[in-house]
Amino acid sequence: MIIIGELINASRKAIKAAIEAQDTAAIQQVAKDQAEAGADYIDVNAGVFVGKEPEYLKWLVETVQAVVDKPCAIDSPDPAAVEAALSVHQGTPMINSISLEKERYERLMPIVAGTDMKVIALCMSDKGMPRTVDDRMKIADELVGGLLKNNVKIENIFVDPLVQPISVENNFGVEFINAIERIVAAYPGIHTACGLSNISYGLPARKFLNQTFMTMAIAKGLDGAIINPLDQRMMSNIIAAEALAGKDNFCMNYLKAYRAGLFDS
Ligand code: THG
Repeated sequence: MIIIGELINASRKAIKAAIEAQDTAAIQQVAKDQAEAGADYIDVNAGVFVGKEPEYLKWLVETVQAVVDKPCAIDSPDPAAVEAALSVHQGTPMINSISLEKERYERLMPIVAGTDMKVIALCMSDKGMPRTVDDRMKIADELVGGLLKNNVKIENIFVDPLVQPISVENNFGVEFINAIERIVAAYPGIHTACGLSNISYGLPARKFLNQTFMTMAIAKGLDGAIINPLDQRMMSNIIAAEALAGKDNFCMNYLKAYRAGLFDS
């Protein structure tokens, strides 16, 4: 599972404050904690700062990469902010995300075309949020087709079918995981990713729903996730679910995690 650490997101109060105060140490601590906990990418999101997003996103990338040896997932729908962040990023980042929304698609595609960057392809269009598996597949087909035509390799594409709350509609969980299954079958070599926590929006004990949903999604082939890597139970859940789903040769990761004490608490 490719883990994208979600905590450097300005929708979180402490992060918003740290960005406004340009508090380098506070951001760097969150970056280090996530990298140590197993994040493969550090998501950076300054989306709440209208007008200042490019400047702040660039600062976040510099600040994070000064202390961790991990690439960032540049989390913005705004091509100007993405370009500002890319101008300072070292190594190969992940773009989070392109979608089928016309302006976002047309302006982000030339940025990712022909590069070796990882790209999250979010199943969203100008017609709004997808509801069913078929809605998602239609968008995924166009996005994946467009990315391949623009010389983005299939193994660099992470399709995000878009998690929606089960408190809004009973079937939103099922439609999501069935979309994962269809995507994995339709495009051999592709990856999938998602932000999970929307599934539990509006309900109590959200962590419990998020963790359980992760197991269900892994069973269908999910192999990337934007999560809080400091949530140890989520991390051990992922390792157990991947072993159970046949994604862990000789249960090596599972045994390694056990020896490291991950399942102790
Ligand atoms: N898909 C893609 N990108 C995304 C999302 C997605 N980026 C944004 C979002 N959804 C995923 N990121 C977050 C970041 C923070 C939180 C939720 C989703 C969040 N964190 C808790 C908090 O602030 O209190 C802490 C979590 C915890 O402690 O367990 O709310 O869907 N492509």
